[in-house]
Amino acid sequence: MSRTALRICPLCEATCGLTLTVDGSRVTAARGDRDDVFSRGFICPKGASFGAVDGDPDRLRGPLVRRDGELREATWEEAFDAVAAGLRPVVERHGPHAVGVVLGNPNVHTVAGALYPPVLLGALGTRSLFTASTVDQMPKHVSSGLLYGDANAIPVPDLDRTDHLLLIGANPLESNGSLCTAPDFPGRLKALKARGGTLTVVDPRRTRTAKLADRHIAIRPGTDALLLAATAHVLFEEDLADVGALAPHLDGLAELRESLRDFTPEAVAAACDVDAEVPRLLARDLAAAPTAAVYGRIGSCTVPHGTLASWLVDVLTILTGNLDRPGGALFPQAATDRTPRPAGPGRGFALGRWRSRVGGHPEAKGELPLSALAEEIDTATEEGEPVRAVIAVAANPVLSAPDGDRLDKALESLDFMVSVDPYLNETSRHAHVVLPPPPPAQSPHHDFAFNTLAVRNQVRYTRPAVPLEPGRMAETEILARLILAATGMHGADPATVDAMVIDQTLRKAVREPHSPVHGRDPARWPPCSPARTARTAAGPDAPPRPLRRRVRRPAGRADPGEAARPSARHRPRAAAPRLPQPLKTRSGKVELLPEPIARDLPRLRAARDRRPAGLVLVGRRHLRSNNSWMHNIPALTGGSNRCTLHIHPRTPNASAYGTRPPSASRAPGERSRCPPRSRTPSGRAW
Ligand SMILES: Nc1nc2c(c(=O)[nH]1)N[C@H]1C(S)=C(S)[C@@H](COP(=O)(O)OP(=O)(O)OC[C@H]3O[C@@H](n4cnc5c(=O)[nH]c(N)nc54)[C@H](O)[C@@H]3O)O[C@H]1N2
Ligand SMILES: Nc1nc2c(c(=O)[nH]1)N[C@H]1C(S)=C(S)[C@@H](COP(=O)(O)OP(=O)(O)OC[C@H]3O[C@@H](n4cnc5c(=O)[nH]c(N)nc54)[C@H](O)[C@@H]3O)O[C@H]1N2
Ligand code: SF4
Ligand SMILES: [Mo]
Repeated sequence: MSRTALRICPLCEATCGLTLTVDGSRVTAARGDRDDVFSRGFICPKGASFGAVDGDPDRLRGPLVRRDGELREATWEEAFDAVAAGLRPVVERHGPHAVGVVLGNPNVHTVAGALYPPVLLGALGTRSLFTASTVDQMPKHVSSGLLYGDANAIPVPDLDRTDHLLLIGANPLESNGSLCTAPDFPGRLKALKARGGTLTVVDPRRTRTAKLADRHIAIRPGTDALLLAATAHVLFEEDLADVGALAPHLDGLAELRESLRDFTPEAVAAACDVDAEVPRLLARDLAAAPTAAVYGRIGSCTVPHGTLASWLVDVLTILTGNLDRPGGALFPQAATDRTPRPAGPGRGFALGRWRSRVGGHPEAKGELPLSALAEEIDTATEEGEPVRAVIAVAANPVLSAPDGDRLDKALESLDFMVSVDPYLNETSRHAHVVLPPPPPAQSPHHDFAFNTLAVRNQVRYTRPAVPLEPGRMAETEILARLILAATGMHGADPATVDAMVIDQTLRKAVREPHSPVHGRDPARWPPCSPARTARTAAGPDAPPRPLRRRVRRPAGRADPGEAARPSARHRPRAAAPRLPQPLKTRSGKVELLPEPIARDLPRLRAARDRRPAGLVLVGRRHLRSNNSWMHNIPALTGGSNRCTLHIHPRTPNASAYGTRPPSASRAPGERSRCPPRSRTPSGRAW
């Protein structure tokens, strides 16, 4: 007998509501949930393949432990014994920084990944933290930290109300959006055009998104900061800058103007491969539109001058008066945020409080660049110990970090490595212990991160669609036990870690003077007393208690664990203006020309006259794939146009690169020739 269950899709940032058909413990179908308050039935091919992703036979069913050089099936007890035996000697002999923690992308898509890694890091005391964010959106965090004093204060384009969208280095028709949670992003772009709005896309490639645009600027890769600086220059030069109601919240407008003086359209045009008229058109479009939003993503972040480009995205929004106003870019207020602090000066944003040992890279948000992981393992210096053990949680850096070959070798040289990953793949194959989390249908879901980046203020939670299969362990419990094993408390009750997670959440809340619970004693908070933990008190189906505290009960429902389908009163609301409340800079204002940015501008000035020799390759995402995984799911491997190098037919000597122009690159109906990767059936030795 089949039944239906609701599940928020964890496969990208759009957070669509799915209706799953469940047969026993198997998900046999997935549809878009038409009643979902946010996604209203939207689904993409990945979401539609939820059942295949969930039931992928390549998923590991239990832990693996290396014995005699080979990874073999083991019990959970043996696995955590091996973690404790492997990690503790490294910490005791070489200190906490010798343990590298690598946090990959799926951590932002799981409840466990949101709540437990901070406890792991705090308990270990290591500074060797390497994250996927550093090959993704870190430049935006740094820019927001400097401008607004809060690395997480990222303005989100008001897609549904804007009159003009300038979209830079993003391809939401394939990615479904990022740092802008908007289920059915493609539909929202089409609606923009249908209501008479305009779309400009800046992308070296003619992407599906670019094809929708009224104006497509095919920029030379890595030069967006120059183009945007020239656009800002024109806003000043042609007297188009009008900050409107933002004026009292801004600091450094005159200095900003001065700093952009030599980024004239003529000075940047050659480097960007665009006509000098282009920045003028961009500036005039932005200034003329009743409202406009500027949105930059991967192509403006993970590129040379990514921090400056990210900063300039917001500079353009601010100079045209579009920050914090409907139709512009807004700071969402997630329903699960703690009560907003009152406006006023904050502590500011600290950058480079420590540096990586070998390359001297500054930390940002306590994170070091993933690109430095290999050198931190394979290079000895006088300053300190190399990383000798790695804890990788939901991370496949051998594929997703630069110079994966070097990392591949470096990981092999570690004293110990543990991977929390459902697959045996390019990275986890180096581990001594692999701890597989259950498939998504067996896990609860709530978007801690994406609700703070959403085009609607809303909150949803879904309980596991399927009970944990025998032999499976919830990812929260895996991480709790891993924390105990890593910190010399192996064998203690993992409920103590749950209690710690809850306690930390509550302590933060009671410390904040403006919080309605300020001054209360977390230990005496009856529903959350540390003695009553998530599992013991509520069973595996209930939301973890820190979550229950945060998820507001939808009207008329007693149990927030039910898929939230709030009443009309609780329909998602459009984000509203919030300034100056989100600002945490020392001045309490938007600091338009922060010192680290000003210090970096000469480097950008020098880039006006540089052109790299040879070809520059840019990445390409595909609608039916996801970062480093999902390659072997048959439902997602079909279709044409995959694993191909796209090259412009007019590229000099195109044929010398061994490829044909796109139109000729594949016979009609020809299937992808991507070789399957990492097809390692669970349980076999690697
Ligand atoms: N060449 C190139 N490199 C890139 C990019 C690119 O476009 N091109 N993109 C960059 C970007 S934006 C990002 S975010 C990174 C992403 O790169 P990573 O951070 O490596 O993330 P993923 O590849 O999404 O997944 C990492 C691992 O998580 C595992 N996983 C899946 N679900 C779960 C789960 O529920 N729990 C746990 N514990 N693990 C799970 C997967 O099996 C996989 O091994 O790659 C970056 N690197
Ligand atoms: N289907 C699918 N969806 C995904 C993912 C996936 O792998 N597959 N990954 C998820 C993740 S982790 C992320 S971070 C998001 C990313 O979401 P997006 O940023 O929307 O995704 P990309 O497709 O990487 O888009 C980047 C665009 O930048 C362009 N580009 C490259 N270099 C430059 C440049 O120098 N300047 C400019 N202006 N453009 C440039 C590329 O051609 C590409 O079209 O997608 C998420 N969603
Ligand atoms: S757009 Fe993203 S969240 Fe929505 S169904 Fe597709 S993968 Fe899932
Ligand atoms: Mo990403």
